[in-house]
Amino acid sequence: MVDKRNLEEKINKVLEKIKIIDIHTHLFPPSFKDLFLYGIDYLLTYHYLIAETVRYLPISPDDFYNLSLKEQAELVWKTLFVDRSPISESARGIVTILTEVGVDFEKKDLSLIRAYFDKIDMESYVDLIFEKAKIDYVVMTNDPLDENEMKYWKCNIFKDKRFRPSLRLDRLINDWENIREYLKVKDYKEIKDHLDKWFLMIEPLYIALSFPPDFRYPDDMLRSRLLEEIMLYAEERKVPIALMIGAKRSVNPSLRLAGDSVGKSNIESIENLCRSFPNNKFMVTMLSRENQHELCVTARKFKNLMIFGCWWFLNTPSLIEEITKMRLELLGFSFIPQHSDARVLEQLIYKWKHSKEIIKKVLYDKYLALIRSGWTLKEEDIERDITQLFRKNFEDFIFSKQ
Ligand code: RAT
Ligand code: ZN
Repeated sequence: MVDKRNLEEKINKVLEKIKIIDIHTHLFPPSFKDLFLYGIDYLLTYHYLIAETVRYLPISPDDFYNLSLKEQAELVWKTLFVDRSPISESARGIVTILTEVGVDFEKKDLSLIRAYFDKIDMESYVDLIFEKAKIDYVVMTNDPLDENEMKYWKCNIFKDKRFRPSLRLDRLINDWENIREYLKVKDYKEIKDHLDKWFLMIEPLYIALSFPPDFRYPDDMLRSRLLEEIMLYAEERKVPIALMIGAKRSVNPSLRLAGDSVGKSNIESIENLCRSFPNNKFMVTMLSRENQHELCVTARKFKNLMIFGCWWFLNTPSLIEEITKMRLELLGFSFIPQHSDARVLEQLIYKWKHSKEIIKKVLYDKYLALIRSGWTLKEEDIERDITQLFRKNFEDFIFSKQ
C-alpha cells in the first residue's frame, strides 16, 4: 500500500522506468544523414537559444546567421554560459544534457566539450541517448514537400523503429498557390492522389498541421476547404489529425526559425470541428496559455479530442505545472501530458528530465490529496496511471477505430 511516507519514492520509481512515447519531435534517424542533428554545436544553436543570445548582443540577426555554425555556437556559449548564468529553461537544458552525458564543463571551455562529442561512437549513440531519456520511440515531423527530406524517403532506406513518421502538411495549407503549381494540380479536390502517394510512402501515425492564432472553422477560406479534404482522407485512413494552433509565424522574419511567436486562438473552432466531424480523431495542442483552460473543458465534451503537450513557449516548469495540474483536475488521466519537440538528439534528455520533475511534483500533490480523502492507493495503480499518460493514451487513440 502507498501512503504519505512512501508516495514520493513510488512515483519516482515508476517515472524512472516508464518508457516514453514522444509523440512530437523534429528528430530524424542517422540514416537521414544531414537531417540527423546531434552534438554541442547544434545544441547551442537551437533557435530557442539564438533568440535569447541576440537580445544581449550588439549584433543583428542577419549578422549572427552569417556566421558559421561553429562561430554561432561559440557566441551562444560565451553570451549565455560564460558571461551570464544559464538561467533560462533552454539554457539550463544544455547544463542538464552535459551533466547527464558526463561531460566536464567546469572550465567553461567549449573546445573540451566539443572533444567529448567528437569521440562518440555513432553506432550506439542513439540507443544511449534514448536509454538516458527513457524513450521507447519518438514521432518525427515528416514533410512530403521538402525535397531534401524526400530524397531519403525515395531511396527507401528507412527502417528504424525508434523513429516513427507523421505526415506534416503545413506547406500544403499555407502555401497553396505555389504548391498547387509544384504538384501540377488545378483544384484542391485533386490532392487526394498526392495524399495517397505520401501516405503509402511515409506510413504516418497521424497527419499534422499547425495553424496561426487566426485559425477559424468554419470559414470561407481555402485553408478550410483543404483541411476538409485532409479530414476526409484521415477518416478514411483512420488516422488522427494533430492540430497545433496558435503559432504566429515570422513576427520577426530576420530571426528566421527563432522569429515565430504566439497568439490566443479560438476555441469555438475546435468545438465545431469535433462536433461536425465525429468520425475524425483530433489531437490538439494550443500554444497560448490563455487557451489552456477552455481547451481542457472542450476535451471533456468530445472523446474524439485528445489534448497533448505543453508546446514550445509553454514548455517551461512554471507553465507545465499549472497546465498539468489543471488537466488532471478536469480530465483525470485522459490526456497526453507532454512531447519534447526535440530538434537535436540530446535535447530528449533535458526536455524529458525537466518535464518529469514537474509532472512528478504535480502527481505527488494529487495522489496525496486522494489518499487524504480516504482512497487506498497501490503501487500498481500508480504504474497503470502513469503508463496511461506517457504511452497508452497515445497508442489507444491512434489505433482506435473511432
Ligand atoms: O518548437 C519548435 O521548435 C517550433 O519551432 C516549431 O517547430 C513547432 O514545434 C512546430 O512543430 O511547428
Ligand atoms: Zn514542433
